[in-house]
Amino acid sequence: MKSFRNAILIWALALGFSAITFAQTPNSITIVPAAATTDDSIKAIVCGTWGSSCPRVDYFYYLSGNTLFIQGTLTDVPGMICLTVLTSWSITVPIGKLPAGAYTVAVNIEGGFWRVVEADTFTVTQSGVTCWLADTNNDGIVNQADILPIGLYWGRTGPSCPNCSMSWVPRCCPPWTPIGATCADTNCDGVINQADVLLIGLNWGKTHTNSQSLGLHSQDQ
Ligand SMILES: [Ca+2]
Ligand SMILES: [Ca+2]
Repeated sequence: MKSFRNAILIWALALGFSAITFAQTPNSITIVPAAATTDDSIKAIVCGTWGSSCPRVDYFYYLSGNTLFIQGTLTDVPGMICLTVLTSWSITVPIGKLPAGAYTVAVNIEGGFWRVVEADTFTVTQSGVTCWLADTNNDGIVNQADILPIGLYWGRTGPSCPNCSMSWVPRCCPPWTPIGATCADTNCDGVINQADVLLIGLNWGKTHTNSQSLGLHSQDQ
């Protein structure tokens, strides 16, 4: 859990407020899991307090660029007899999967005469890439198109793929930078060169059904 006092100006600047009133106790944003990857279904848990025993938060959220906005309204639960006592509340926002990158989550909860304006940042990292031996472009077949990534990323170095098998089975490899180079290291020695071309010939025509776009681009050169 991180304190999120440090970035409150996001909403203040966006909404033009010159003064912000906080809730009575510290509030927090927690991103789950803490070290999120592109494979994770991410949640944001927002906690705070409300000056009655019947807190209810209605909210909506949306992603704009790399900023997740959570907008809510805090009221007493309708129809209940509420006591004037400071009471904790929380909401769990189901963000889901996100592309790799740095994100800001900005929370704006209004209720009564006060407003909670908080923000925090978090990072989503690329998870492992599933590669198949010599299918360097990961399109499901080993053919002439698999020469291209080797030429495109010739001489690049990166993390060698652990448990590298020369059998036609999937490998889970740590992502390279750029990610499109990951499966071009067919022999898992951490460098892309002529040795990786040989395995294309030896496995020519083999197919699998787990293709995954790696986003090969000439600008990655
Ligand atoms: Ca291929
Ligand atoms: Ca290699």
